[in-house]
Amino acid sequence: YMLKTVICGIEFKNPVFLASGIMGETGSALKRTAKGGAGAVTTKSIGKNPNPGHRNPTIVEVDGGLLNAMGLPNPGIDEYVKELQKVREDLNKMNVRIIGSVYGKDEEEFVEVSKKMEKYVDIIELNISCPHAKGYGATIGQNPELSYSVCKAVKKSVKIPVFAKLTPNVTDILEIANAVVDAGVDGLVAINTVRGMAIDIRAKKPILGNKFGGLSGKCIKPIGIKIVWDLYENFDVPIIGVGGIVSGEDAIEYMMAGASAVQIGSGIYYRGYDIFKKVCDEIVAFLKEENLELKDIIGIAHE
Ligand code: RRO
Repeated sequence: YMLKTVICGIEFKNPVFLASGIMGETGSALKRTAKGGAGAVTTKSIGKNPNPGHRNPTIVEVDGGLLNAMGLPNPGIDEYVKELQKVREDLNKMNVRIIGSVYGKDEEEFVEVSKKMEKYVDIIELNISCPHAKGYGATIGQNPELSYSVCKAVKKSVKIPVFAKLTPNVTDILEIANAVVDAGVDGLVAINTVRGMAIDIRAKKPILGNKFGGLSGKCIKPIGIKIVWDLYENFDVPIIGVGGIVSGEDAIEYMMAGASAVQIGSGIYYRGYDIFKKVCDEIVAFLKEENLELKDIIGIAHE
């Protein structure tokens, strides 16, 4: 109960969510993380048409994190809504909200998928930030004009809150954030993965099928913290912090930088599906020790 929180008028039983990614590819995977205690679950990024994704290997462990180039594998929105239909009632009974991650190659695709997604989710998260999908993702999220027009078009087309997920792979993230906030987004999600590569020195070539990919996990946390800090200083919309959160302490750090909630992806690899429950318990223990409430710590490091 200490962790109950309201963001954009939506009530969450706790602020520790599943991040978009591998665990959001099917309805049953979403349900598994909901059972692990997540306050909300985010879908894999879903597009207009089915997409097989990149060649194997698509993920490799590196020091302090995971490097992935999944390549937006998904069955397309029309198939994916069937997955959501299967589990929506169960998630509702568990009091777990759903965030629908959407990608597209242009405004029209983003709008079409968002409108279909809207019926089944509580918040739309626009993935304009995949680091390694040609013509998608970061192509939009690295360009303020494209970011503006995609967010503006989706905002005009749906009634539920719209968040934009930002890429750290830019020179000036505030310029991008400024564009999407101008376009009217209701919140920001930061950060997507950091571009990276690993080379197999025996095979003498990059490990990933796609050669490069996106880095997640512990090693990117300071990058995420600094970006959330900067977003909090400059904008008045809620921020969901994501990037390298494995413990309650990590989550608290993001909240003190300004995040109203956090998302966990790679952390599941290190601590299991129950990581959401564990992180929640660790946040509660901290709040009790410090005699603080959740709302007190959001942005507290700026004071
Ligand atoms: O599917 C992916 O390869 C992927 C996506 Br869409 C993303 O946004 N971030 C990432 O690290 N991988």
